[in-house]
Amino acid sequence: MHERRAHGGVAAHAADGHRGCAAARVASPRLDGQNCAALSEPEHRFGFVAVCGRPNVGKSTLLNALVGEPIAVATRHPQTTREAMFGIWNPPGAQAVLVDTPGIHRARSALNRFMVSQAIAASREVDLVLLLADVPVIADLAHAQRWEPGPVATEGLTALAALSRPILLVLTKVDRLREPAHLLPVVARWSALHPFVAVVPTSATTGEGLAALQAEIVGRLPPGPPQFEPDQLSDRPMRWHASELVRAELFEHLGDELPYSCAVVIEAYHEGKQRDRVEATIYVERDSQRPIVIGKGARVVKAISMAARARISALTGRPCDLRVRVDVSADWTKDPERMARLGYAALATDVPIFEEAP
Ligand SMILES: Nc1nc2c(ncn2[C@@H]2O[C@H](COP(=O)(O)OP(=O)(O)OP(=O)(O)O)[C@@H](O)[C@H]2O)c(=O)[nH]1
Ligand SMILES: [Mg+2]
Repeated sequence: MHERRAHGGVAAHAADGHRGCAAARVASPRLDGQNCAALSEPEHRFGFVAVCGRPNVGKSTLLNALVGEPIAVATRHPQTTREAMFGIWNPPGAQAVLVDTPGIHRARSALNRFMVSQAIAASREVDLVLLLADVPVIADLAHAQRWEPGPVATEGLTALAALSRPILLVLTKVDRLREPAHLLPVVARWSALHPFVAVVPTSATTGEGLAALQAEIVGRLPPGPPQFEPDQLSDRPMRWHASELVRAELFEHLGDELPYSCAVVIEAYHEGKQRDRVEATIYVERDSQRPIVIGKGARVVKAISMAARARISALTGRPCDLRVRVDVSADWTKDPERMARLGYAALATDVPIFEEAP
């Protein structure tokens, strides 16, 4: 994992282009220099691809499967991802910036509104939007034929369609289908709602459909040189990933509700020669939540710290010491100023948000 780098790591790929040209000359001695470019490898492609959809449909998991590293936190809990993040993906002949986004949902609190605005704003300027929708768990064909996408999914589609970017529908979690025949009515229902550029059924768990998805994405990227070094995995500094990895462990150790009241701030990240030294604070919303996160004899916070330390080390490839404190920032999920201090900076005001009825 690397700290954020400036755009412009093009040298390696420019060199590859020349090598391709030379190989074509060897294979076909009649080619002159001008024809060489046309007959050598196809032009390199580069573009931005937003990964969108309702919470929990498998956006972060799919991004990780494509990039090949667990850089985006994925859990079984909805609304895990809170901020947009770039994952840099290098399929053959192309580089795509996959933008992981929070799930589009009916937002109520300031934090939820921030999350939805992140998803919509991140999809505005991209070359392609992937709309992910998980296949329904369907009992039989009659059920499949009655099935319709739910209102939150269709509201999300409407908001994304308003951005006028090409949208590719990715049906996720097809490993859960009992019968392949159940897929057809689901595809038909979705296809009636929007002129998707393609519909690709996938499973990040089994790998099914990922090669087809790769071909569909790469074919839609514009020509262009890569903008990131080939070994760069994300646009975020390790400090940001560290806070996400601590947050991932909150989902593992704190039950179903409390992680949504928590924010993690990395107070210090020292890269040492042998090991990294990281200091993190977990902020909760209420005084009563603090002792739960700490646990009896600090057992819970210690377990969180140990597990997060292992995750950080796995990503950096170096040992790390992690110290975790627990503090209170009263009602921070409802207060944009407190949110900004915890790293969730101001909302883009012109982004449409669907409000949940109070
Ligand atoms: N069976 C199955 N489960 C999957 C697949 N892809 C993801 N999941 C599971 O779905 C759950 C949600 O995955 P995430 O990748 O966190 O989903 P997300 O869309 O990023 O969720 P949010 O960030 O909360 O919006 C996790 O438990 C994943 O393991 C898949 O292909 N098959
Ligand atoms: Mg996610």
